[in-house]
Amino acid sequence: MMRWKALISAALASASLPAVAMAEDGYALWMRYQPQAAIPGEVVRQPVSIVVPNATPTLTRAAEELRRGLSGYAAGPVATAPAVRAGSVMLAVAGDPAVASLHLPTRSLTDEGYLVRSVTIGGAPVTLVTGNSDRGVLYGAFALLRHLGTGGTLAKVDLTSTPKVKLRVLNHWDNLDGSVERGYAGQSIWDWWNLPDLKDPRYTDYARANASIGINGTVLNNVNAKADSLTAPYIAKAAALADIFRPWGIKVYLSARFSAPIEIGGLKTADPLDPQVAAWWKAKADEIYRAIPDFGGFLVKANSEGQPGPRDYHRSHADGANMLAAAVAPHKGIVMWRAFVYADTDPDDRAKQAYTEFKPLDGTFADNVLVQVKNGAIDFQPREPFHPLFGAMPKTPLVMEFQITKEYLGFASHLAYLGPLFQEVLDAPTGVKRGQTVADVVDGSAEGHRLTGMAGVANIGRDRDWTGSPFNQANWYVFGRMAWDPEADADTIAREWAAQTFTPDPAVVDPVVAMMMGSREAVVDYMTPLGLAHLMATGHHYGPGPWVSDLARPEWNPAYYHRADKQGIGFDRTRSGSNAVAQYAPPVAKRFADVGTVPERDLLWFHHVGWDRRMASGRTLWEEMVRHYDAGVGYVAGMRQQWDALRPRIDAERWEKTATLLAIQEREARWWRDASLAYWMSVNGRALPAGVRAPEHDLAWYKAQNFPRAPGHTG
Ligand code: BDP
Repeated sequence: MMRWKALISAALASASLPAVAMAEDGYALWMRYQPQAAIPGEVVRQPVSIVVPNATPTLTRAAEELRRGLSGYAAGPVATAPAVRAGSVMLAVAGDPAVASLHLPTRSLTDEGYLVRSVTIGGAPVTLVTGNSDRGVLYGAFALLRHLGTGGTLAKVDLTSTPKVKLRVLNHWDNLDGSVERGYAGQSIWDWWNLPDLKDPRYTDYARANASIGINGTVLNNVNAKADSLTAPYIAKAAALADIFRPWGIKVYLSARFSAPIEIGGLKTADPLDPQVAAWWKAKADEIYRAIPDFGGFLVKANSEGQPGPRDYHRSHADGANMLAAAVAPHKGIVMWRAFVYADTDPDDRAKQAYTEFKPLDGTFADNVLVQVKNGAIDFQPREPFHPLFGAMPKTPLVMEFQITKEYLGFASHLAYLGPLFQEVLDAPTGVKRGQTVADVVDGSAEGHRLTGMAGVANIGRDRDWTGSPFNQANWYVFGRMAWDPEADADTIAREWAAQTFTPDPAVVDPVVAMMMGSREAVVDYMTPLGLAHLMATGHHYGPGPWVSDLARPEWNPAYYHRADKQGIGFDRTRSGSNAVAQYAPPVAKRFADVGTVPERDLLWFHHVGWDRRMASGRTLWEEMVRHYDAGVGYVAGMRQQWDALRPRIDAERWEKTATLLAIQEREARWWRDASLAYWMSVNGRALPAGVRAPEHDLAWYKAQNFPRAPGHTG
């Protein structure tokens, strides 16, 4: 009887869910669940029944998702059945008597891992999806769908995995007015105005997509936060979203504005050591938890780029973080306190400020505080060496913050798969202990931290395809998969994504993955080769502006970063310069500080060198730079050709959009190359190597380009 009820409720839940759009407009993301072609040698394709012996809201959704997915797999319509029979898929937690009696290795799955295996129950061959919690089972259901979507079959399934990172969180830089800071896929998906009443079906699809890649948290509002998001009406709106996300294993977090006690609390101060301030936050946390019992906690940007913070009261970041942590601790909440701090009043170079400020605080943070560190020391550039804080704060859990939205990598219009960027940072040796990588720090294995996290600044907006282009979806996807396993391989994940998003046919997957894997390096080449950084135009960060040198604060000027003159180029971060290199552990510092051992890709990040310096290739630095610019443009031209060849194999809508965006990218890659070369030549007085094409326009033309209406602007 119970079983029937579970199945009926699964069916009812399905009726209330929106159908995945049938048009190939990208809305379905990687969850297209295409009917699979018959696989040679496969025994029989028969309808698959899904059995949920003990339903919970999460298991019901997992069953529904499988029902959707398997309908593409099975030859006939999906039947649900009250009893386990041959060919069933059974969803049950490991403690369920039917599962426990199988004595499967489920202990090591902890609370979110899954095991999907072909087993025999009551004499019938069954595909069992299990885990220690219903969230584990949900992830198992998605793993099974991934397996099928990448060409696998239901025969002899054996899939198991446990997430290595506990908090796998999207950070939305979404404003309450519907705009998205650094967002290039339309307005915010949160309809704050009509919430909590209007629950856009899209919220459910958002949750499904995140759950499918293991994301278990979402910070709803911009780190440049408004205090309003902590008022009762906005708490109710956040609670409505939390109710939708909960069965999908996703917790809601809020960015907290540090001065909220003044702005909405009527206090005269936000000093973290003032008892009234602490009491205000405690009461505020209690209020939030009454509405959202599993509220995740707060994300805070303090004393950075003009945001308020504890330093306004001569208190430390730890004082501020710990005060908030005490407010959420009784409810098991956490605080993610960002280390992206730089103050325009601080005379120290921007790249050094986070380390200088946070390293001495190691060991002073409360147990439920994590410090959130951007992948590099400046700001989400196409390439930055890993942030020196990774490995430098052993007593503090550090959250890795990646930017999924491509603020500095050509917005949503350029194709740049970020998997290789994420992997490059995560694989970097910290130099602190032999063999220790940034991934070991992030997943807690370096120091035995249990509370661990990875955050990605979302690239999601109201565009029909969510991310502004089909290929940007891959960056959302790879973020989730790498947050689950920071040692995962970017190429493998690209394959998975391409197979599910287009088709598992290698004739599509191979060229698509080939395009993706070199695409980020191409952006580095045509924008900021050989360790250059921050050469983008002011404010919107769109297009080249290496000549900009008139902004008030030195660090806002590209000229500050490249330091090019007639003799040479690059930022000296060694002892003879800013000595930022000394923030790394000695073996890494030594390697970066020596111009003979620093990887060429980081050369100009750490060193100021002459234009005639000999590079490994035998070319001079100048010739090598020119070669990189040309390689970047050439790669984009190559992607266009590869994409053209794929035309017969990709649906028209997604093919067309991608082809158009690639044409834009090629034009803009040329613009970056030409503008940069025109500028460097004006500084170094050199000619282009023989046979190299001259920039299309003169420097004045490039300088005159102006885009005040570029999207994602901070206003
Ligand atoms: C920079 C962005 C800015 C963000 C800031 C941050 O340009 O819009 O507010 O980072 O991370 O990349 O706080």
